[in-house]
Amino acid sequence: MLIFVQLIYYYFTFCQLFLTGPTPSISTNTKAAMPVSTSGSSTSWSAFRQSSIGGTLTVTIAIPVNAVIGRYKIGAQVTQAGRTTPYQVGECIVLFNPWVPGDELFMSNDAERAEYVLNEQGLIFIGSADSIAGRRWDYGQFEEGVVDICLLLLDSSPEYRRNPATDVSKRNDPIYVGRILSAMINSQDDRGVLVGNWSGNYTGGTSPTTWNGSVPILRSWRQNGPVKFGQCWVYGGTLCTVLRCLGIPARVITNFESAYDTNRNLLIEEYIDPYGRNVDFPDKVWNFHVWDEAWFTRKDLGSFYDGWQILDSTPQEPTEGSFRLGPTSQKAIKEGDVNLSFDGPFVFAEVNADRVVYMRNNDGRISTLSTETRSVGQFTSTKAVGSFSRIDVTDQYKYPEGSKENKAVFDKARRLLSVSVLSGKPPRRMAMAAVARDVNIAQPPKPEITGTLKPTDGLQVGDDVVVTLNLKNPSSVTKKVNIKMTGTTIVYNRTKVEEVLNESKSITLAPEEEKEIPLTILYSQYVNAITADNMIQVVAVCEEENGGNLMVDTVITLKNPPLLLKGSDRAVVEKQAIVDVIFSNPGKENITNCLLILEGSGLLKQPLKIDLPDLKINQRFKTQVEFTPHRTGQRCFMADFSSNKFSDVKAYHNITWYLSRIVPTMQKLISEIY
Ligand SMILES: *[C@@H]1O[C@H](CO)[C@@H](O)[C@H](O)[C@H]1NC(C)=O
Ligand SMILES: *[C@@H]1O[C@H](CO)[C@@H](O)[C@H](O)[C@H]1NC(C)=O
Ligand SMILES: *[C@@H]1O[C@H](CO)[C@@H](O)[C@H](O)[C@H]1NC(C)=O
Ligand SMILES: *[C@@H]1O[C@H](CO)[C@@H](O)[C@H](O)[C@H]1NC(C)=O
Ligand SMILES: *[C@@H]1O[C@H](CO)[C@@H](O)[C@H](O)[C@H]1NC(C)=O
Ligand SMILES: *[C@@H]1O[C@H](CO)[C@@H](O)[C@H](O)[C@H]1NC(C)=O
Ligand SMILES: *[C@@H]1O[C@H](CO)[C@@H](O)[C@H](O)[C@H]1NC(C)=O
Ligand SMILES: CC(=O)N[C@H]1CO[C@H](CO)[C@@H](O)[C@@H]1O
Repeated sequence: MLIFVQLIYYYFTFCQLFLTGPTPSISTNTKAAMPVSTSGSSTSWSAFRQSSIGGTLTVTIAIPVNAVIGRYKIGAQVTQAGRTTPYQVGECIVLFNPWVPGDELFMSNDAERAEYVLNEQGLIFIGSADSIAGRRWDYGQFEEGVVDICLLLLDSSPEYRRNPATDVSKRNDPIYVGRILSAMINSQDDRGVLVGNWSGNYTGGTSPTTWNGSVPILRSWRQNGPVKFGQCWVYGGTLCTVLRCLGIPARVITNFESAYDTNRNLLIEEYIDPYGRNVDFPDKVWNFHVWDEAWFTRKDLGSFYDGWQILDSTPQEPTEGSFRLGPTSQKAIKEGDVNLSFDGPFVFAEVNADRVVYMRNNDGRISTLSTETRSVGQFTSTKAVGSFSRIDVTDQYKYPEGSKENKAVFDKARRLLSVSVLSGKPPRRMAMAAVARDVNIAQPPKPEITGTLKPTDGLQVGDDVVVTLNLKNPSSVTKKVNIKMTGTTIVYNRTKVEEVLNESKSITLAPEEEKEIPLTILYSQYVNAITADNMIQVVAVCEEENGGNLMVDTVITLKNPPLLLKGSDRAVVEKQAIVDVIFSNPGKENITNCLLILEGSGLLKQPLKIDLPDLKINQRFKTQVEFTPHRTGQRCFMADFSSNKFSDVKAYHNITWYLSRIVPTMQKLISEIY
């Protein structure tokens, strides 16, 4: 990294840079002083004479790759006629530099740097393993003021407040900076950025699904402190912005069927009652979970572990007294080296844990219902380099499920965990669970019947939900089966919101017989219980008389009715672009509290909020927007419609704008209901 300084003094002999933080000193790497010489160095601070024309001396200051990042003041000393005068020359901000070989986060590939450092537009995957959706995310790492906020974030950490000089002197280490940031993006145990909430009730804040980018979140934090509310993709998107802004290559990862193992035994233990309802236990499999990866070397672990490092700022489990995670080497996870810093066991479980379901009967007896080794950690995804598509990185996290290598790695991880390498003794709950397993847990007969639960395709909010339970009796004897089914609306991390269905049935299956049992959840039953995630979990517990229990479950993600955007996709000089935004009430009920938010960086200066009148049954609205974009290039126009029945129905429309000489104006806005 080079900076050029122009001075209009000729006899200038000495240059000095120091961080604007507390007590800069050469010994802590926060100050550099050097004579102006005739040649520079690439490994240490140096200043050299570039040119001197007409009394103007141009000096180049070379910054070494291990410089502490932050805001520096540049000073100069000029000696003239035996007198030395100090001058303030200016300021500069030093960032990590993935373009320079030798930097700990050097990334050699041009296209990858363009994506992971420079791209301000992202795509974050959400949904469930059988219905993956992409959500646009505006990182905006180069927007005005963002770099100041990122530096302020570092200065707000408990580490800085405890010992500013020491904290600042470590800011040349991406491992250190990454760990601080993963703690600062959540607001637990510090005044960090985002307050999490998974309750489904987001009054008093912005619903996590409403955000579309990091910049409004970071700005709101600077103004008013912690921002309500975030969920994992909001944490992931915001952390990615801060990393890219500071020059650390970063990307957002989504892991489907992501395990949350609270007791570090690599088992997700779920307890259910005879109706299939979850009984209080903290382990869960989330439909999906989002975290970040940052690219740098691991001088603490060895070069084998260089490359992508996992950082997760969603507050899940505290480590070393604070809610943060990582950096965890992706290679270490793939190889089962869970004893290496940091937080290996948690990440390993997210992609690799086994799932065991126990049933707790009304009399307190516990029995094993099912054990599954392959379902956790599927379709681990991220945005492709250079395009808005999905790439699957599951194989970067684990060897194929069922392979010899996968089993060997799992056994190694389990061995490392039980051999008390981490804390000297196994975690308390793990010991408890082990005892429980040996002493109390009945191993009932395996059920002979098999079954699946299948929702009707393409279900939308507003439809009655029909799920079909298909049961098969492969044996040669008649089976009587008692079926108990529950339906529960959930948040994407399987937090229960409300039970909307509870039904029991008995059926008889002749030898070799297969039966389909349809199950209906009426719109009126779930309308007031569904959250913005539109998810309903259905569980069926099928008890064979004098036999085992079969549990089948599924999570149904209802689609929102579509919000349509129609209009020009390219616009030329001095012409407005016109986009129609159309939404139809799919019927059954009047829709009230209708709010449309339109936005897009480079298209509209500010998001536009439009209150729309109520929509009666089968009515629709069309809002026509005419505008002239203020930045050329491909821009994404975004619309977000919310009402009392549907939250955050989103749509995107690309507009390519060729040349713009016009001042950005909102020309016209017409809404009509018909
Ligand atoms: C949602 O939360 C607010 C604030 O805590 C509370 O007043 C309100 O009753 C809650 N609404 C529901 C439906 O629980
Ligand atoms: C989530 O937000 C709602 C509404 O403000 C509030 O009532 C609830 O207590 C919050 N939940 C948590 C766990 O903070
Ligand atoms: C981690 O475990 C391996 C054995 O797999 C051992 O060789 C290594 O020393 C351990 N490292 C640490 C930091 O405990
Ligand atoms: C917008 O353009 C991107 C490519 O830049 C493309 O991948 C995406 O599908 C487009 N979106 C729409 C809604 O057309
Ligand atoms: C959902 O995730 C958040 C954050 O980890 C947590 O506070 C909440 O308890 C979770 N719910 C469940 C049931 O895991
Ligand atoms: C609903 O659940 C309760 C137990 O919480 C049970 O007693 C009741 O019989 C169930 N109702 C039906 C219709 O299955
Ligand atoms: C919808 O609203 C109209 C008038 O605004 C009212 O007459 C009608 O009963 C409402 N329908 C429902 C299903 O609430
Ligand atoms: C609701 C919300 O946060 N909207 C934001 C979407 O993204 C644009 C561009 O960053 C912001 O300007 C909006 O405020």
